Amino acid sequence: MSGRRRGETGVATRTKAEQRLERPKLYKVLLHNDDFTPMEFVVQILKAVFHKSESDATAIMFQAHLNGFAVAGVYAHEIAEEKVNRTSSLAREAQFPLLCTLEPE
Ligand code: TYC
Repeated sequence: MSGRRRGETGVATRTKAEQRLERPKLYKVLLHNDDFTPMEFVVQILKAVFHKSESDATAIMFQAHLNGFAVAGVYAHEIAEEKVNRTSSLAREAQFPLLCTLEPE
């Protein structure tokens, strides 16, 4: 067949394979301030769970301490949930009220 078929618009449509390559939505993992969790514990969490350096972890901890919350990292949904769950269970085990949530970017 040559030329366009009747009804063709010339507008490119995407195949299903291309649609599956859509970038995953990203989520911010937030650490919230409270009056009881020790600063050192928050720094340890940021190093162990979020792979931050000592100085980045300290800066993020102070940002949460001073502003009420801070972004610990930005991840795809499944990873972000895993970070929230690990942080929450470490805080629970240590009996600190540290709150960690996720939010669409
Ligand atoms: N505000 C806490 C204190 O003074 C420290 C802290 C920082 C707690 C950041 C939580 O996300 C947090 N001990």
